[in-house]
Amino acid sequence: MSFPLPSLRRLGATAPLALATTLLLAGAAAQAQVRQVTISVQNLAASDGTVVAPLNFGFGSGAFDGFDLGQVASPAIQRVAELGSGSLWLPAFTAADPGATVGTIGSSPLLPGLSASTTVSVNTALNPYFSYAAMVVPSNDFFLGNDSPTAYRMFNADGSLAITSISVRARDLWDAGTEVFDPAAAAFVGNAALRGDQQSVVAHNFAEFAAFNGLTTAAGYTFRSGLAADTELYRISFVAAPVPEPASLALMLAGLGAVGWLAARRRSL
Ligand SMILES: [Ca+2]
Ligand SMILES: [Ca+2]
Repeated sequence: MSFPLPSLRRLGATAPLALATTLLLAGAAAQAQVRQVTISVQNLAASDGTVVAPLNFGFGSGAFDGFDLGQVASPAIQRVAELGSGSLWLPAFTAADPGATVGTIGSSPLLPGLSASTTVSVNTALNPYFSYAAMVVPSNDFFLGNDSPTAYRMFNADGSLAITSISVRARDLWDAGTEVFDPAAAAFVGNAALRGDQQSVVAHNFAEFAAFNGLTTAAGYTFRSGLAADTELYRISFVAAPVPEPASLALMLAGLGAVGWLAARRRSL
């Protein structure tokens, strides 16, 4: 596609210049809403305590609600809670909220005392809310996650962080209600053939972890729950930085300055 030259002459040199400047400033404004967000997760459990599967997360508009207390869990939550997998949760998130930024932190279960992190670009104006889901073991179907999709509004209007960490305490843990409690069928260490369909609903349930005491975990240690309601088990921390301005932006601004100077010079001749 080409610009007809006569109309360009009628408009004069300043009209395209003004248009280019407007587009550039609009681009810079949109860019200002984008942050590089580093998400770090820490397993704070005692050394013989709970293990957390890789954390599935999403920054979104608040449109995706993963589960509800007292309701039957979705297949996506069932797969998180029984298998430690986000392979249904992540597509369910983007199906409900197509503009969301989703991901998974880590590729193996996070043992007590360990940390993992990842960095993603987030449009803080379009996707201000954070949601997460991960299996907690040893269990049949326990997980951590947020019931309300708007529980964590992460960013201020200027794109800075409004929330820098989320603490998950024992009382926050969920039983998906999809698999019957049975240490002999516990995920990763038990006999999968023994798994039974619980046909219940999502409920808070940290007390049941104690029933796994004495189980030899996949990592080889003897599990001891040691949980009280207030025990902080897991922490998600956030650091946000502006996206580095591309060098081309500075070059384009310098170029526009030169074009403007030339146009002014031509007018004065
Ligand atoms: Ca909900
Ligand atoms: Ca259960």
